[in-house]
Amino acid sequence: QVLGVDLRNALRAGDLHVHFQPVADVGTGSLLGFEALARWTHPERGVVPPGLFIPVAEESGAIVDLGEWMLETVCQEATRWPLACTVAVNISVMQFEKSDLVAQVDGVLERTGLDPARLELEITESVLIHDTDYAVEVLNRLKARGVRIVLDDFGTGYSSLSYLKRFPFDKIKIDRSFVSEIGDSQQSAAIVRGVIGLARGLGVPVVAEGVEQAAHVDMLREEGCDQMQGYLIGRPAPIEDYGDLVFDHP
Ligand code: G
Ligand code: G
Ligand code: MN
Ligand code: NA
Repeated sequence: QVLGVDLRNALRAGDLHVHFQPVADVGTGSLLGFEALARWTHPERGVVPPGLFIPVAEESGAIVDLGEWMLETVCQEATRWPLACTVAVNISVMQFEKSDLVAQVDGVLERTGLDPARLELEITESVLIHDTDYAVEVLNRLKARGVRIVLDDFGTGYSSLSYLKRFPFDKIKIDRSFVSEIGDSQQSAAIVRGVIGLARGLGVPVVAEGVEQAAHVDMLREEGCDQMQGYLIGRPAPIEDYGDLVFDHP
């Protein structure tokens, strides 16, 4: 709870910043865009990992403020880049349910002037559990703005294939827990192949997360996976670390 209070102060104090992790095309290896990930440097505790503060932020409600700040900051940042690539922002369940996400997105797009087609909103299946009709309506309104809706962490949580029928996702992300085990677990390999096949059958682009080895890329290419993300491609880092790709773009 201490962290929950601190987090709101941190937002005001400017102790939060954004790291960007590249997403690449499996076939060509070329850069398609970035996923934005929140980072917190606490004045006394030092770097607080998001695995720790995101759950705390969800519980305290601070995630709503954090989420708004992320959207604004990331969209503003992306408009500075000569390279017109995509940027993905994670939307938590509470931000989805407790705030007017459509109004937030409209406001951010208007203030920043970002092309909506460059913005991807990553949601998990849990957003669809409570009130599926409401969630589908919100997602459709966002989609009508030209924003892309991505299903994150697919295969974990309370996965239900019926969600894939209820809403036309623009992209499906295979959770890294399956991808990182491709070489060690026949089960994980089968699940990765299965999800790629499913996505292809549905005509939805699919991205593999947690790509750490060249062998993962070989398998993903063979299976026809579209996009990849992971430490092998690039770690989450300040955008300056990817400056040659983003700022030196003609
Ligand atoms: O950034 P990793 O690098 O450690 O992130 C850990 C977890 O925190 C992931 O599940 C990621 O989706 C989540 N996360 C990171 N940044 C954000 C954010 O800005 N908003 C939300 N809702 N989750 C985030
Ligand atoms: O839940 P979400 O998919 O948004 O979380 C992304 C998380 O995955 C971040 O914590 C990010 O740092 C982490 N991540 C990204 N690539 C890799 C990878 O190749 N290996 C591992 N172990 N974690 C990764
Ligand atoms: Mn994500
Ligand atoms: Na994920």
